[in-house]
Amino acid sequence: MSVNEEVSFDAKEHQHLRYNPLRDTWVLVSAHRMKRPWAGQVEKPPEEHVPRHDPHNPLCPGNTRANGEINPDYDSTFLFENDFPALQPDAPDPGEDNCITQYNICQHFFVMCFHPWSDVTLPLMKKEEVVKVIDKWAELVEELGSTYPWVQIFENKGAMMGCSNPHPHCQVWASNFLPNEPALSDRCQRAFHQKHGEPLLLQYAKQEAEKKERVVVETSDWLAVVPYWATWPYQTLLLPRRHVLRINDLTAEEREGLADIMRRLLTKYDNLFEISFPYSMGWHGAPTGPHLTEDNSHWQLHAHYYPPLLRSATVKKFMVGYEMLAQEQRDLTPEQVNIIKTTGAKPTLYYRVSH
Ligand code: H2U
Repeated sequence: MSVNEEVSFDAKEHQHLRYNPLRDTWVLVSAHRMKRPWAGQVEKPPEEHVPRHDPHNPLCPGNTRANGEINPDYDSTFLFENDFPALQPDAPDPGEDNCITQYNICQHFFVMCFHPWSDVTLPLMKKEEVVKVIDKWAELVEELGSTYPWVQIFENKGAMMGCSNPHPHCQVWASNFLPNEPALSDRCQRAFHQKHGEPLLLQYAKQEAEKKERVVVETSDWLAVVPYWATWPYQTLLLPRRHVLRINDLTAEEREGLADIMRRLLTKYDNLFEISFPYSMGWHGAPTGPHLTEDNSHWQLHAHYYPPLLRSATVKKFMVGYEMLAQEQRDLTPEQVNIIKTTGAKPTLYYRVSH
């Protein structure tokens, strides 16, 4: 008998592939690579001194933005049209060329401040303040979704994720087309539903809730897991346990439950490396606008959290080389990063505040 025949498979030690059913892709898991020494780039830890109110920050209440408008003295959430939209309203039509565009792109860009203070983040806000953020998200999906097929809510948090401003905020982009990621997710969920007669993510949530191997936080209404197919080391998936198509379909009770689980999940993230944890997050729900009248029962509302970190507060995961040119690869298993589950539920302020 050869040595290899005696060794039984251990996901923490042995490379393997995992299937991402939302993208129809495979991720290569090679946990043993974490043993290699790190002599690469070390990031700056997140900003330490964030003033509660900075008279020069265009997102703060009462301040002047780039376009000269003055923000109201808001005391909750505050929404404004992005002064630097990704589309120019008067750009010339590219003409007849299928490789450039097949339709008139039309988008609407908003910035939404979560809170009047710059020195708070979602896990440090009161539960009722987070509920107001969720209510505003739901209102925007309802309003913009009455015409636009896709309303993308996303939060870039931390300079490491390209966030340009420490004030707690997200962005909302509404488009008259289905962007690539939701279009792919729509195809995958539809194909699974046709084959199995059940929404993909509902079946998956049930399996994870039973196994408990990758569950980070769970409540009676919500589940946060490190998905089996996670590509980013600390990636999580947050979803309701009930079949819900869109964020505006959540009941008042479910919105409270969401505020609660978001605060708990994000606190665990912050506690992991004792920093205000960077990430990009966003909501995916059934398409809207002309799709409102279609059968979208294959969809399940969910949020993706994609944090960039790998080993510590300052060593991030680079999606380069093999990941860019061949296939996504991760260095430690989703079950191993479940340590975020044990990092406590007490909200902690991980940067000093000057009042
Ligand atoms: P990010 O940090 O996630 O990029 O969000 C900040 C957004 O705020 C960014 O898209 C907008 C930027 O265009 N912004 C304004 O619309 N007006 C301003 O005066 C400053 C920033």
